[in-house]
Amino acid sequence: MLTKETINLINQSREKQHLQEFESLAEKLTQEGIDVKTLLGQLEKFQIAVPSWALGAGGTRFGRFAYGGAPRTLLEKIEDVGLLHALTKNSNAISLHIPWDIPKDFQEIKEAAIAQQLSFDAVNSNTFQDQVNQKHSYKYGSLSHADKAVREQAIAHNKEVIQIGESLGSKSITVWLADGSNFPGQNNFQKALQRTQDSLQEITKSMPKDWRLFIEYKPYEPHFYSTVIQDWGTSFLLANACGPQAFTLVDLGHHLPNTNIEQIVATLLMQGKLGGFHFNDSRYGDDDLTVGSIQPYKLFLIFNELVYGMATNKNNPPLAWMIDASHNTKDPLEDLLQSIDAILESFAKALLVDQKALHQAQQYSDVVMCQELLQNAFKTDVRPLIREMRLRKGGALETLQVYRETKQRQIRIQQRGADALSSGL
Ligand SMILES: [Mn+2]
Repeated sequence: MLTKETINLINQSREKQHLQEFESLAEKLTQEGIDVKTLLGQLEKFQIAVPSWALGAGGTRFGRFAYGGAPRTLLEKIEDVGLLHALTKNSNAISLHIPWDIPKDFQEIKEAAIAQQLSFDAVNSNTFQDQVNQKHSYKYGSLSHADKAVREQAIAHNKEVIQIGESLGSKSITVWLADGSNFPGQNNFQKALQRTQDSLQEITKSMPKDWRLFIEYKPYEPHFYSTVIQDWGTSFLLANACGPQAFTLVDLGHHLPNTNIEQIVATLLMQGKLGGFHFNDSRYGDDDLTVGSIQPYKLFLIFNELVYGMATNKNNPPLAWMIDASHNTKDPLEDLLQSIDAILESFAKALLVDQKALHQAQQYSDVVMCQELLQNAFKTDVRPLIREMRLRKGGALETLQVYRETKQRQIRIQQRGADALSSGL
């Protein structure tokens, strides 16, 4: 296990340079009227859940290339997220996927999480593949299936996922359906949507009162003609039909090209129905690439709406922040470190937007000034702020540097094997 002492020791090599960078930025921001202490507090509070399925090498339709040292068990997955949290101080939760992560010994799993200062975030159900010994197949749908017996099996699975989550202290479930059709005429759209709504309502009814249901949408894949919950509007109407415990979940990769996601975020926040986020980045479709690696400005614009929306719409509950990515060519843990940084940086930049000046510029239709205000914030290098927050919390100044210098991957390959396999996407 990586100790605080080791992190501190490696931090020392960079501390002097960091302090210079931080002090100069803090001075500049203070002159602009920004309270740096409050800013650091907001960054410190920002916690992102790491998905258990993203800790090993991901696959594509064509193949999977093992990275070595992948976590073989839920305990090892917790160990890996614990490492990410020790380095970043911004990833204090793990999001489990059932049935891939059903604990054998609940007490042992809970204690392991506590030892790593982790909690259990949203649990995820899985009706997009058939499990061994499953009675009915999901080949033609699950919660929307024409056959009631299949729907009942899928509903029962979701209820079981909620029970497992409850035993671990989770407070939410994310439902993503692969249900849809590949060919025109295959599904009756209205009937499929109605059946999905009925099924989701039954799942919601079984949830404890302090739980939330997140309904994730996606326009295509694995089906290529239609998906039952295709877009935010469909998710939103289902969330409304399911009542106050149900919300829409936005996965950044689940949109058709060039969709204005920041506007979707704003609308959902205004309606008090934005539940959470799955962060990733993409160029073409649901590419599940490292957050901020392709379109960092888009991510910033989304955070700009989030910052305004969270402050303005108190009817919207606190959001669940989660990463949902897949790593085919990078060390998964290094990829996640990069993603966590990208999220923090976008959030910090959005916090720098001068909301008062922006409001005024909008009021007078000063289009040039509106752009200037957003881009001034975007172009600020906020990394010294994030480093400072981590330094104060006992995390790593440079997370990747500490990860590499302490040979975390090599240790894992030694302990778990070069061909260790992890359940995941
Ligand atoms: Mn997702």
